[in-house]
Amino acid sequence: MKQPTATPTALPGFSDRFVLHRDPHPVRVATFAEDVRAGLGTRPMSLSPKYFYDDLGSALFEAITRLPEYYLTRVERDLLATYGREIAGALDGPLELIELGSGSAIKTRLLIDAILERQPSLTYHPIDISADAVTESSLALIQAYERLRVIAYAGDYFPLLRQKRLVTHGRVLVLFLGSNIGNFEPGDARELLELLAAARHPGDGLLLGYDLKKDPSILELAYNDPTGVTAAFNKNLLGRMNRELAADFDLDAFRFSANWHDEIGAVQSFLISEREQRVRVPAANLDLGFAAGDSIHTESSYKFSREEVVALAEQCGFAEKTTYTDAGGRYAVSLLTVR
Ligand code: AVJ
Repeated sequence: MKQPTATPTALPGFSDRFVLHRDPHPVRVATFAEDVRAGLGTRPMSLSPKYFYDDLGSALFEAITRLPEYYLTRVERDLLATYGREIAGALDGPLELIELGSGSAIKTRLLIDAILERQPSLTYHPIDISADAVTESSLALIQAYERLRVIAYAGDYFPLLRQKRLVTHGRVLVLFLGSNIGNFEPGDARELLELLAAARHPGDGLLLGYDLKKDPSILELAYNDPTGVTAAFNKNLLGRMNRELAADFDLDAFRFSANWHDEIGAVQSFLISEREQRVRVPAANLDLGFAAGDSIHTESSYKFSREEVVALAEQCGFAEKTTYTDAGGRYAVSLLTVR
């Protein structure tokens, strides 16, 4: 198994229980500039949702998860609280945990609790694009759990999985929660599941959390909260380009819009120019002309049925063990195993 290349960072006093592997090819500002040049320099204009998650963006997302309209996080947490023990006991242990897009790892504690009831210690491998977010959540976890060791990775999970840089021992349960799979275009979601199955051993597990298709008015409200937090989360992308790429976006000259698109099965989010305007993005060598109504696509949030997810997982090398949904049929968590 190839060793990670970047020198992991250990923290004084926690060195034996926490290391952070920074992506040897971190998302340099250059990459952000390159992606902005590619995304805004062509029509239709779009930006990858991964750029939502700078420090302010991660904090705004945490706020979104507390919105009454955004039920996903709460329902998933309730499912993990109810079935955590059953999930922890479903695979022949002892287990190690890997988590894609770990964020605050608040929900993960429900599974860590259940697993530490069954085994003396646990190694957890969180992966998050934001080094600050993964460091902060990892430190909170090792302070809360003496029997926990954390090997964290800051970076994009695709290169990590492709280069098989995750070092694990024994039976592994991979967590991909929060309906994060919904952010991937169908082809990328398939590639990610194939990479995951290829990187794991038969019998390893994947716990996949995903939002279910439902009445479009409920879906649209979850992304058009009257408090305006989701709008701020999207406008922060413009603010980030102003901060990091010396751009001169006027955030008030754009409005946020999110709508359900039945034909593709996703909520599509956009920032729409309210008037004719010019915007310069020097670090991306861009001088953009916007007409009123011109839009920037910022995110797709795909919604699924259990059948669709299980069919896709089976095509990618998994078998369904159990699927848990809430009484209202709003959200599902499928436990899949590598065939
Ligand atoms: C974290 C990608 C699952 O698409 O529902 C929340 C992000 N965007 N509100 C989602 C998000 C707007 C969220 N995911």
